[in-house]
Amino acid sequence: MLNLVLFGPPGAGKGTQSQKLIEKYQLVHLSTGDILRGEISQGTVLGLEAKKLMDDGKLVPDEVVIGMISNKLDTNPDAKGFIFDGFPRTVAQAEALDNLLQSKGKQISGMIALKVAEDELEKRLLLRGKESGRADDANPEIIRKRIAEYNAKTTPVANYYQEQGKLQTINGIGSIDDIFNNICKVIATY
Ligand code: B4P
Repeated sequence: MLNLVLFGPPGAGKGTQSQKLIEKYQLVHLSTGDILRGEISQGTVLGLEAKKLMDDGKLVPDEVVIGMISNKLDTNPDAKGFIFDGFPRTVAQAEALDNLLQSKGKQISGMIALKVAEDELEKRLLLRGKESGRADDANPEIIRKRIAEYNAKTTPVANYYQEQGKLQTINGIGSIDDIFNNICKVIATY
């Protein structure tokens, strides 16, 4: 079973690469960002709460996203594997994910981290903001706040997987296909 954590700062290409990976390896895509945006568009109570935090560039509380992932794992018992995209974003989320998988006799195969410089991230997100109207991509100040949240709360997650010998880092600048091929080379080593 292939259970992959795709890691990187906002705009690194996690969502973009996930789309290609789910097709090639027939994995279930679990993007906490997409699930949260789904809740927002349905106008649920959870969505209304999450929207305030997301529009302000802040992380949604751990217990909310852990509950969402737990539900998705339960509703896909026959999956060939999962891509975790944008999750875990804190060490508490990483520990909860390990416990959830362990209780089902599963584990993370590896984490692939996409490395992209901050000025490039800002450029990509502002461009997507113009095209998609996503509120959290429209404002350079909010983008910088998301990157600061990532540096403070999310980068320790890479150390967590490194200590387990499961971290591989890839250059996230270049053509989408070249980056994809480099990710596939890492997966081939699992
Ligand atoms: P997410 O939806 O996870 O979004 P993201 O970090 O902005 O990046 P994404 O992965 O979608 O973008 P990509 O790099 O593919 O999070 C949004 C918010 O949700 C968070 O700020 C937080 O509030 C909340 N949230 C989500 N998960 C959470 C959790 N676990 N805990 C707490 N809160 C959580 O692509 C960006 C752009 O770059 C695209 O336009 C793409 O076309 C472009 N691009 C990609 N690859 C490229 C390349 N190689 N060259 C040029 N452009 C490229």
